[in-house]
Amino acid sequence: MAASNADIAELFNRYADLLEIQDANPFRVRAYRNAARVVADSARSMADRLAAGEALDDLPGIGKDLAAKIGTIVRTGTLPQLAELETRVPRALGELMNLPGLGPKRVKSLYRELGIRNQEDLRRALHSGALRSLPGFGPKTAARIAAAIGQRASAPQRYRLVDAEQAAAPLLAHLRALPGVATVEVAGSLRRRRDTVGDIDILVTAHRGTPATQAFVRHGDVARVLAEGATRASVQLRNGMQVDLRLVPAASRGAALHYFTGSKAHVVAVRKLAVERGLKLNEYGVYRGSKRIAGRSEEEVFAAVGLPFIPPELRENRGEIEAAAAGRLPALVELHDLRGDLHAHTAASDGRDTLQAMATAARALGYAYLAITDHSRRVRVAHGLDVRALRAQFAEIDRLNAGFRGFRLLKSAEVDVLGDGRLDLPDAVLAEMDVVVAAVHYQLGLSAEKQTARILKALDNKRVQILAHPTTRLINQRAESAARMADIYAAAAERGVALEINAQPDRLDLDDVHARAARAAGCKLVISTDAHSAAGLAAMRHGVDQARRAWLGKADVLNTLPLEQLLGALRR
Ligand code: DGT
Ligand code: CA
Ligand code: CA
Repeated sequence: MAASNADIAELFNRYADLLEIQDANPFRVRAYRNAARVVADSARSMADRLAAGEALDDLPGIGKDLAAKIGTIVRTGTLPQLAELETRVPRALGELMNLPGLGPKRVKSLYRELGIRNQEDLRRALHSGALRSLPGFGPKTAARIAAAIGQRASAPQRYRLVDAEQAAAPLLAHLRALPGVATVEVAGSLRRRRDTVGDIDILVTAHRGTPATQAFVRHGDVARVLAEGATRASVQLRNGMQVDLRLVPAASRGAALHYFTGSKAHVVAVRKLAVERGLKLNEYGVYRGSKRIAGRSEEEVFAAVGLPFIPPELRENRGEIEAAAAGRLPALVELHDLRGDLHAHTAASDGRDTLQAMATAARALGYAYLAITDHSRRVRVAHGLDVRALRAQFAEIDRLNAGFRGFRLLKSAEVDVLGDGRLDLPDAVLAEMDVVVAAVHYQLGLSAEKQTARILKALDNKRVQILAHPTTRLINQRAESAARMADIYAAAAERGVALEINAQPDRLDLDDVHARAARAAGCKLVISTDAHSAAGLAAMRHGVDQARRAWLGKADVLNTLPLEQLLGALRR
């Protein structure tokens, strides 16, 4: 589908914004803004005019150069110069321009004068008063900006799981090194491996009198102490995250861990079971009257209420207690069940490493296969490959595979789903691949109707075997597309297309709820890293976390299969 006039205008305006931040010649900036307006106001579509062989030189202010750029956008949907500029201007800077009161001029001076690159920097500068020192940032402007980011900050902020994990690691190490401390464990949503985490919860057991909370609040990452007592402390870290620490005696460790792991809904439901048995359950133990009958381990606590151990990832009161009571808890997939990765990029598109380096890393992980899925040609910003480059890569894969034993690189591509649902590569080329992965990357704002139809059309192509990052959400950055996922699950199940759980920490797409619904609809799933480097292959565990939260077992995840069976299972 050719780019519309509005698409062209948007790209030109964006280009002008970035030029302006870069201090480009003001005449150039103005020329692009003018072109954006002229194109947007034009009654006929540029695509139609070009198709009719018209030269566009009747448009005011549009010379040869801009006309050629319009042609490029109409043909490819992108502007290479814009993509190039975007790699030089930090992305968050572009986003700052969306704040009320902040145009390119002001963003430029924030960046140049104060080194402000993102909202967090801006928040700090507002807080410290540094903003007031800048010309053009009077109290009114500052107040508007503060209100705008204050509004965002006041929505309950949640962090990506990896960020919470990273922030927790030095604190856990610090606590473990304290003399007198016996055990240190994470609890809360971090232990349940939820895709986002509101705050970090840590549970400590220690010998009586160990000053664990005092030592904890003095850690270098702590910015503010919110509360401190002998058995608990709450702090805010320099990065803004909150951490709650609890200290309990060893005899209560299991009960406390269960309580603080939550979720709240799960704990409440387990407590109800206890009450039905004439027991009392709290964070110190399970009691019959005043006698503690369990509490040292979680297994003990569960057993006291008649249940087997329930893995933390399932503790959301979404049926796990009933399943446990009936002896029907699933055996959840584990990281070591994975035998390969089906989504990875090399330096041929937007990855960092060579085929050889990717293969070496995959073999070091013990994998039997790795699908190389560089972008197809449509994704210019990611240097998508055309047919010739792709075939050269396939030849190179053949050459490398000849030298491997017990391991194979799979020929593939992350084939772009075009705006109308067709694929970005001809069927003849898809037929040369071992596995075909399709993905949506642009026009993410289509209506539910159109987005659903687009994806269903892509699934109609009998060569498509895996739909990558099906909802296209980015955690804290981009909502899911409007596509009706239930329709997509039904179609994928019927056509035998596997759905991906993308393990990139900012994607985790499908998420737990979606993946569970997809399996219930009869879909097969794969867990893939979408790695853009050899080191990126290690992200698999994040996908496994979400798969476990989706109740998936080994048999539900196709890339737990040996190579031949995998290829068989992917066949439509
Ligand atoms: P988050 O931090 O929003 O990602 O989610 P959680 O689950 O970590 O929630 P958080 O940090 O408020 O509390 C940690 C656990 O402590 C929670 O999962 C269950 C337990 N908990 C906290 N407050 C209550 C409460 O008022 N009642 C009960 N039953 N449990 C609570
Ligand atoms: Ca928490
Ligand atoms: Ca908490």
